[in-house]
Amino acid sequence: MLAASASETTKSGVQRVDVAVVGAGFAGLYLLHRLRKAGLSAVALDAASDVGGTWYWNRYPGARCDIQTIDYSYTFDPELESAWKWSEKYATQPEILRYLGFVADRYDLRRDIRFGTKVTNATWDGAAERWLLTTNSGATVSCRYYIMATGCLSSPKPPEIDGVSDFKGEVYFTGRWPHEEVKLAGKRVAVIGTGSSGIQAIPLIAEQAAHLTVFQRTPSFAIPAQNGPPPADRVALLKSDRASYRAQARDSLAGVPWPQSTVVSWQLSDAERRERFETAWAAGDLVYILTQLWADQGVDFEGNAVLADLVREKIREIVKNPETAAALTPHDHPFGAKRPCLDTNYYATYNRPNVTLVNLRQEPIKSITASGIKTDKRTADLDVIVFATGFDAMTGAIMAVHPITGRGGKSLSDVWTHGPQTYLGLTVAGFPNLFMITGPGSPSVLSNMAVSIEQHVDWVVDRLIAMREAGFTTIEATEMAQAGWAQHMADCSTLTLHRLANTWYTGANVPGKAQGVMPYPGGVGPYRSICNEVVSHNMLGFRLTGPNGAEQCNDGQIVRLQPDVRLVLNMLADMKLPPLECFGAQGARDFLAAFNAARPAGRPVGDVVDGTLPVTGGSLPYRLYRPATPGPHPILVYFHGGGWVLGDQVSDEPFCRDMCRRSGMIFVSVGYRHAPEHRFPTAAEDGYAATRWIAEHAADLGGKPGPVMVAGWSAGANVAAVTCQLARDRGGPQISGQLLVCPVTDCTFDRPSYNDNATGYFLTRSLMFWFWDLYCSPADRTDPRVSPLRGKLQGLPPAFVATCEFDPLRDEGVAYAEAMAAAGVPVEQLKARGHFHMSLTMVDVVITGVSGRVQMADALRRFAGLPSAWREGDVGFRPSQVVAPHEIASAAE
Ligand code: NA7
Repeated sequence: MLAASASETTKSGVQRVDVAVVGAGFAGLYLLHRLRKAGLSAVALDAASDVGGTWYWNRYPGARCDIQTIDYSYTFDPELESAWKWSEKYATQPEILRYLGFVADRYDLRRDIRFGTKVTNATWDGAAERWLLTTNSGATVSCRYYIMATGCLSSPKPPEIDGVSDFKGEVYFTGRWPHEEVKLAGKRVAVIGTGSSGIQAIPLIAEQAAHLTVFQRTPSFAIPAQNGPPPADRVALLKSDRASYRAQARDSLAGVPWPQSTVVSWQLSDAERRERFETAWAAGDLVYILTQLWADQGVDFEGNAVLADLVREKIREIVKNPETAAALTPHDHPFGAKRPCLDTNYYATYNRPNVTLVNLRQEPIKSITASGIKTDKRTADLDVIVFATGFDAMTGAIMAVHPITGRGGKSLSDVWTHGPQTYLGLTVAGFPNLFMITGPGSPSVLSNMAVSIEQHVDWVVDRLIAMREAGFTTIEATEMAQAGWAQHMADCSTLTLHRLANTWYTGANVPGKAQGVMPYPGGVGPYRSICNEVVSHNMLGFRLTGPNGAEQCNDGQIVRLQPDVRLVLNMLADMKLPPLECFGAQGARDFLAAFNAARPAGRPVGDVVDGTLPVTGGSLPYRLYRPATPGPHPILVYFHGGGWVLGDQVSDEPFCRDMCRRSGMIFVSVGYRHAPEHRFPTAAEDGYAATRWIAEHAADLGGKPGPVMVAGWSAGANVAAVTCQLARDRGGPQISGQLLVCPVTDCTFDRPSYNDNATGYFLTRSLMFWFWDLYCSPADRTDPRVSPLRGKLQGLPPAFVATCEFDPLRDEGVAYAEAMAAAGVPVEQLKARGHFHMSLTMVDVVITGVSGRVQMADALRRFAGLPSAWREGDVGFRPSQVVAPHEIASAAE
């Protein structure tokens, strides 16, 4: 057992503690408090002369938080919450600094902080299982655990412009603003940079300066803070039930308790969208505007563009000079893809006669001279230059306390050459007992930092306590877990639009820095549950060791599902539904209808027509979806999923609408007859008969005469595959391509996917047994009209076969694709990694399924001899962002 010990300094001048913390800001202070309560000795080291971290350094005029302060507060102690009252909705830097000082005093934290102390070197001593830290002043530190509470925006970028040292006037950095008053009255001032810091500072500097020249490289989106006292309704909500208010924040996406909007932009009229936008503009809240308007604004290019246009309109309304307004209007990134800003009079400041905007895109800075700034077109004579040029974010502050040398002499800067590698944003493989609070790979700057800091500190300190109790002395992430986290991070970032912007989120603001989304974009609620899952799975992905060879390692990857699939499956699990097969056939149909009623309806298409078509022994209903583009269009016959038992011609409506739009084809969804009322081979024969009738009536249906295509999902894909075999053998109709999504192709259940995914992924093994029993007697099951894998495969139309990793049907789909290819049929495969049986058809719910549908639509267009379906601005994706088929295939490998 590792005994709790007091901090002690040995004769050789080494301070021995259980834990050393770098930083005495929000994170460092709470860490000290928790560590002390846990009986662990700790010291915090900070280069500043007092507590505050970011809020110690960022003292520039106008510096404020831009998350409402009642949310941007510690929540660990209800008494602290009652003891402190914020005076404003968005507190100023001095008030936040006073708050942090108040916290430090209340918990007597300063006695464990060494101010004015920088760590100059940190080395892991494997034999002693301790970190040794050298500092620029005072004793070196020997600690069991080393925790970086260095903040995400603490390392300002150096000026990247020639001649700064030649300038004879005053130079200031917003991130290192002097403590003494800076007098700007009557001076000619320049501000370089228009991110959050510049946008906060510019209106106040303009009020003081004789003249202000703003040098803007990229305009940002800003919305008005509408600052004032803390809003009464939010305060009342907090007071009415503090615990659930805070709990909602912890489980939310951004760490602020707003419910997630579920309505999508195209479900609202123009007037409704404008009304929602005006409410958000008046609310003056970034998280509100980012989460409450419509659900697709953060994930879909088009949904985002609607909002971005409304903000642009506001800029044009406020700024009187059209040329200045145009220069201030962002066009190069989606709203929110770069950090949006909260302003007070920012845009109106450009209406002042003493303010000039210089658009560096039109006239780049050539140099800074002794007397001012020279661009291609002008020379601005200046007394003061303010750099508001931002930070080496996320990694800069960690790298600033360098070198950090881990196991085997590994240097963190080498390990991170190509970008930060972490497990959970908390730890790095090869660096035992090193933790980062809100490190790269955690939600951090994409969330309310106060919430994320508390979650990280609690998780880390709880682990140290658990290790002490279990007798472990080292903890280290495994390479496999770390690689898995990188994969999950990449999956999450395809969900957001951050990848479409040059931003400090991705390292793009620092010349030469490795690029990639650094903060975890999956949301604080999901992230918290993942961290908890790591613990409940026996510290999955960590190696723990202790004295006498004690060792524990449950190696693996914590999230293998796509992030939105994980959310959907968790939601389904929370519903604790009985197995579908318990309802009986009619009960299951009713359940499916109710389930489908709650889903997004599907996007508009040109035309929807219902009809019936004749088959032997009756007629079948169909629904036809026509694209909005001029026809005649190629025709595709579609068969819905539902195990030959459930569903109808409208049950896959969102999927049909989406594919109709993407492919530019008429989709005719056929309501074939179901078991147990109509057993084998009715579904197969209906499928074939419907296809023949539709092909014969193509022109009457408004389609292009000639070959048709077939498609289906699940049992519908089985019908589609069988239809192709029957059409080949029965002399038509001509089919030019088949799209099989998660098809049933064979009657055996012994392929690995049936066992690997038997339960937990909605379509279960037992549900498939039930479907088979209702549809087909064992004696008939090897008939190719239900097991097409057993049929003759030569001479079939070209195929696109999509399978999902976590689907019992995965392996039979792959087997069918491979068998067709072996028989000489042109086959493309999509093996959708991290997806489940319903992923590709859950339109507007499983967003990571979009790229799969883009590929499917593209394949259909190839089958029809049409050019590619990838279009600029295509729902949520630009061509360059779409994962190419070979990439998906190789990722799946
Ligand atoms: P940001 O958001 O990184 O903004 C920095 C600004 O400075 C931005 O407009 C940059 O333009 C501009 N910049 C950076 N380097 C240069 C050079 N070399 N020349 C001209 N202009 C330059 O930092 P902030 O401090 O404003 O805000 C950081 C975060 O703190 C903020 O998001 C909140 O979370 C709190 P660019 O866009 O790179 O073209």
